[in-house]
This record gives sequence, C-alpha cells and structure tokens, in this order.
Amino acid sequence: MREQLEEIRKMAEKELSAADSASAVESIRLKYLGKKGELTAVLRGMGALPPEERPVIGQIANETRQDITEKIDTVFLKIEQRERNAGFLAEAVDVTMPGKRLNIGHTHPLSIVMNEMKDIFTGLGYEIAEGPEIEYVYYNFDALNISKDHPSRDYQDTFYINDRVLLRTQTSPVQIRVMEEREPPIKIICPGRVYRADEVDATHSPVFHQVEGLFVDKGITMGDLAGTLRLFAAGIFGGQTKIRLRPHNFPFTEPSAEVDVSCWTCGGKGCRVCKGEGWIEILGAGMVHPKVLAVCGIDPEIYSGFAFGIGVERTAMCKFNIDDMRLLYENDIRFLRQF
Ligand code: 2NL
Repeated sequence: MREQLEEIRKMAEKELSAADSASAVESIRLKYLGKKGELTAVLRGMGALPPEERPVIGQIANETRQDITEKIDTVFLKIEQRERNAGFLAEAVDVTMPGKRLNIGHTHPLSIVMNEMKDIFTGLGYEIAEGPEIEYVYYNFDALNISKDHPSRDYQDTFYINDRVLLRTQTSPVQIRVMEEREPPIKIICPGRVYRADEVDATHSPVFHQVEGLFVDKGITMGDLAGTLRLFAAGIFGGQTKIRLRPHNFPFTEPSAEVDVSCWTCGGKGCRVCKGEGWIEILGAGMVHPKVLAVCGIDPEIYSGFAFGIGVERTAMCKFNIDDMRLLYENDIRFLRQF
C-alpha cells in the first residue's frame, strides 16, 4: 500500500506539472482526491490491513493527500496569475498612441462684437434689457414719434403679422417699455434681433442685430452722449479712435446725429477702407425727443436723455474688414475659422 500511495503522489505531481489550465487542475483534483478518486479508493481499502499497520498507512495517506492538495493549490495559483496577466496585457492601453483630435467650436464674429459691446456698456453702468421680437405697432412706431406716413412703416419695408402687430424693426420698443415701467434714472442697452423686409445683398439682410442704448436722468446732455460714444468707439476700434457727430434727423431724437469714427486703417488721413474720407459712419444717436419721453410718462421738463442705435453686423464688418454681410450667416467654416 505504501508503494501504491507513493505511486499516486508521483503520478499526481507529474500530471500537475503538465497542467496548463484551471479546468485541467480541477480534473486532476477529482481524479485523485474526489469521492471516486484514486486516493479515496486506497483509503477505503484500509479496512483489510492488519490493525497495527492502519495508523502508519493512515498517516502516510494523509500526508499524500496534503502533498497533493498543496501542489494543486500552488499550480492553481500560478495558472490563475498567468491568466490574469494575459487579461491585463490584452486590455492594455498604449498611452503613447496619438489622441483623437476633437473639433471645438468658438465664438461667432457677430457674438464676439455683441459681447464686446455688452462688456463696454455694462462697464459704464448700463443694464441689459430685453423684450419681444414680435411687437405692437404702437411700441415700434407710434410711441417713437414715427408719423403714420413715414416710409419705414410701409408694408414693403416691414414684416407685419397684422394691423397691430409686426416683427420689430429696431430694439427701441424695448426702451419704450422700460420707460413706461420705471422712473429715471434709466440706463440700459437693448441688444437683439430685428427685422426689415430687405433683399439680401452685401450690406443688407432681412434679419440683423442691433444694440440700442438709452440714458435718461436729470441734466443729461449731448456732451454725455459724445463722451459715451467716444468710449464705445475706443473700446471696439482701439484707444486712438476719434468720433464725429454730423447733424441728421430721426423722428425719435432731437437733435439727432449720425456718428462717424476716424478710420482705423489710416487714422483719418484717407485711404481705401474709408474711401478717402478719413471717417466711417457706424451709428445714429441723439437726445430723446420730448414727445417720446412724455408718451412714456416721463416729464421732459424735468428729465432729459440720449439714445443711440448701433448695427452689430455693420460694426463687425468694419472691425474685421468683412466686405460681404452674407459671410456672417453662411457658416462657411473657412470663413469662421479666421476669428
Ligand atoms: C439709426 C440709429 C437710433 C435711437 C436709435 C431711440 C430710442 C428711444 C428713443 C429715442 Cl426709446 N431714440 N433710439 C436713437 C437714435 C438713433 O438708431 O440709425 N436708426 C435709424
């Protein structure tokens, strides 16, 4: 029996040395140590031994079982480790591989200019006010002292929803709404989308953007307007920029002015960009007409104010030297990449 046990131990160890998978180890375990295994069979036969030999053989049998169990554990562990390492290797990431480049967008030139305008005016203490793009004729025209026969009211020039409602042609109606609601001092800018029934060309679009401004308080003068617009022009076109006010006429301001800035290319000497003028028109402005203040419930004998209207597209085209407004809407990536 001793030889038999020794033989089992040797065979088991030999087979275990050759085992190369967890399942192979498991079948070896069953073959030798299982209920129907070889070692179990030997132990069962112990009853036939003379009583004095039983403890000796029993001890050897236990040692054999222990040897085989230990060897199984060792081999099993090794295989497990090898399989885990193989798994790690298969999953390994090559951190030296080049990454996938993400396409990240950036701010549209119109938004760049719009944001700059908001920054300049909020820096001067203006609040941002917003209002509806679908507006009453009253707020868009009547309250602004625009007469019933004014050409801008024409069905050819303005998108009407019906006789009383239209798509706003400027953001001034927002300012009318604020003046109706609040007492001066009122210091606001109204950025937003506006609509006019224009054919699309290099300088026109039926949908465009405006920033209008309004400052109403006691003792506001044309000097305050000029100083404000000079700071605005310097903020957008650079610190050296000068402004010039030319007399003009708007129904909603009196006096009114068109405002030019000194040419940012030649500094005022005259060049191709300013067509030899030295100046480029960028906005309209004036002192709020007393009738407009009165219609909003503000006493023009006590208060005065200035207002201005800036075209965002026109300002962006000037600032970035863009010669065709359509480029701002077509979203051609080759164009947009430049900003
Ligand atoms: C332009 C420039 C302008 C205003 C807009 C305004 C607003 C109120 C009262 C008075 Cl609530 N004025 N806005 C003033 C001057 C010019 O826009 O070229 N518009 C045709």
